[in-house]
Amino acid sequence: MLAYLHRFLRDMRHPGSRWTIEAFQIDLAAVKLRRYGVLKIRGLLDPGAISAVGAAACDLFSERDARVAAGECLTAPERQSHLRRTLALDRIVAGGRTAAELLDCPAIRALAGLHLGKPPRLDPNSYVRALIPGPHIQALPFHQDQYILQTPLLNVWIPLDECGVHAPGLEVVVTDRHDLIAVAGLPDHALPVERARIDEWLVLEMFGPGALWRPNLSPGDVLVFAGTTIHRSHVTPGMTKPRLSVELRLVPSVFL
Ligand SMILES: O=C(O)CCC(=O)C(=O)O
Repeated sequence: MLAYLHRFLRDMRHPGSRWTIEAFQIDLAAVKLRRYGVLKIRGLLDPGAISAVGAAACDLFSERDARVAAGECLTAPERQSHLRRTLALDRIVAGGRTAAELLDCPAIRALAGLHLGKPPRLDPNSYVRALIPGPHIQALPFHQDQYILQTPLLNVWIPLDECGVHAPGLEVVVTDRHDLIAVAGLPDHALPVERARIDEWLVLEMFGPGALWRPNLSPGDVLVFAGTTIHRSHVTPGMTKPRLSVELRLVPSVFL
C-alpha cells in the first residue's frame, strides 16, 4: 500500500519517470520498453550531431521551398513530402557524413536487436519532419507504425528542437499491449498514415486518458517506441514554435 502511494506521488510529480532513463543500461531499457511500449532516454545523443542534422535539413527545406516558389514542377513523391513537410533521411548529409551515420548509436542498435530478436537495419521509411504551428500544420493522427510497415520495428524518435511545451511534441499511449488494433482510416486514402488512422475515442475507451503521455524533449534525448505503440503528433493552441525531428525506423534484417 505504501509502495503504491509512493509510486502514485512520484508519478504525479514527475509524469513519465517510470519509462524515462538517465543513463543507458541495455537490460533495463529492454525491460522498460517491453513493459511500457515506450522509453525516453535523456541526453543520449551528441548535441553537435543533432545541430548538424538540423542545419542540413533546414537548408534542404529552404532549397525545396525556393524551387516551388520559382514554379518548378516537383515529382509526385517530392510534392507529397513538400506538402507533408518531410524529407527522406537519406538525402541529409552534413560535413560529408549522412544523417544515419551522424545519429548512429550503438546503444540504440543493441536495444533494437533485443527488441526485434534480430540485428536491425534502417528502413528507408525514415524521415526528418517539420511541424510548424499554424493553420497548415501537418499533425499526424493516432496510428501504429507496424500497421503501415507490416513488420515489427522500433521507432527511434529524435527531436532536433526543444518540444512538448512551446513546440509540437508527440503523444504516446503507454501500455504493455503489443497488438494491432482496429483502424478507422479509409482503405483507399492516398496517405499511409491516414489509412492507419485510429479513432481518438477508441484509444480513450481502450486505454483511458491516464495512459496518454506527452513528453517534453530536448535535443540529445531519444524516444524509442515499439511498432505497435499508438502515437500521434501533440499540438496545442498555445504552441508557437516549430519543431524538427527525425524518425528512424529500425526493422529486423531479413537475411540474418
Ligand atoms: O512527429 C510527429 O509529430 C509524428 C511522428 C510519427 O507519428 C511517427 O514517427 O510515426
